[in-house]
Amino acid sequence: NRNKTKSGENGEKRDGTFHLQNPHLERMDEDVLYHLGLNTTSHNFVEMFGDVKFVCMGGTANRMETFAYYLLDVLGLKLPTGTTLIDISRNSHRYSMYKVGPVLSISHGMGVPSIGILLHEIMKLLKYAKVKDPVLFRIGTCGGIGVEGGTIVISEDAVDGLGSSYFQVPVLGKIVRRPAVFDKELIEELKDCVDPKDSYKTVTGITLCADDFYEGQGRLDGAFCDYTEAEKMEYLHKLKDQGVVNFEMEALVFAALTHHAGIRAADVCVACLDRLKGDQV
Ligand code: R2B
Repeated sequence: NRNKTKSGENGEKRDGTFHLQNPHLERMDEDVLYHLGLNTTSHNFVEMFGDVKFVCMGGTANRMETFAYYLLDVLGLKLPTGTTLIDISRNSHRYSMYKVGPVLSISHGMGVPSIGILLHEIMKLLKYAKVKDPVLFRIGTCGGIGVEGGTIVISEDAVDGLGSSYFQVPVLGKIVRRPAVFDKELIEELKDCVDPKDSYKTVTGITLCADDFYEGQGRLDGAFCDYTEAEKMEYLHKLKDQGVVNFEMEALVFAALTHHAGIRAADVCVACLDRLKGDQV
C-alpha cells in the first residue's frame, strides 16, 4: 500500500513501472532468458507473470520449492487435487522457479555471479510482463558475526571484503562501479513486522558480501589457510565493531542491480551459526 512519491532516481517511474537502462532491448525481436528456460516468442510473459508483486530468492532449488508450498498455505490457496507446483524453469536445469499467486519463489545458486545472472533475467522478465512496482527479497542463509544461529538478519547496507559498498564489475576491460543500496523504507517496513513474541531474534546491520565461503570469510577449515586463529578472531571482532553483523555471498550485486533499476529490494537472511563461535555449519 505504499504511496509512491519519488520518481526517476534510477530506473523507477512515477506509475510504478521501471525502466531497464538498455536501449538494445527495444531493438530485439525476441529475448531468450536462457537460464530461466523462457523466451518472449514462446511464452506470454504478461499472461504468465503480469500479476507478480513479490520475487523471493534463496540459494537452493529445494528450499525455494518448500517455500512455494509454504506460500500456498499462507496465502490460503489450494492446488487442484492430485496436482503439484511446477518448476517453471525446469528446462533450463539452472535455476528453479515456482509461482504462487503474486509471488515468484526462485533459487539463485551461490555467490555474486550466479545471482547476478538471475537478476538480469528476472528484471527483464518483470519488464516484459509489465509488472509494476515489484519487490524483490533474498531470503537466504548467512553466518552471523556476534549473532546467534537462528537469528534473522536484515541487511541495512552491503560491503565487499575490502569494505567498499560498491558492486564492481569489469565491463569492456574497465571497472564499472555501481552503488549497493537497499531501500531504507522497505527495511523499516520489515522491522515493523518484528513481533516481540517471535521465537527468534531479528537484527539489522551491515552485511559483508564475500566472494568465497572459506578464506574469504576468515574460516580456518578450508583447503588452504595462511592465517592464525588469533588473526581470524581479530578480523571478526574488527568487523563486528564496524557494525558488520553477517557474512553472505550475494548482497552486493543484489543491492546494486535492483537499485540501478529502481526496484525495491531487501536481503533477509537466517544466521546458520555465530562465526565468533566457530566455522563449521
Ligand atoms: C549463504 O550460503 C551460501 C554458502 O553456503 C551462499 O550462497 C550464501 O550467501
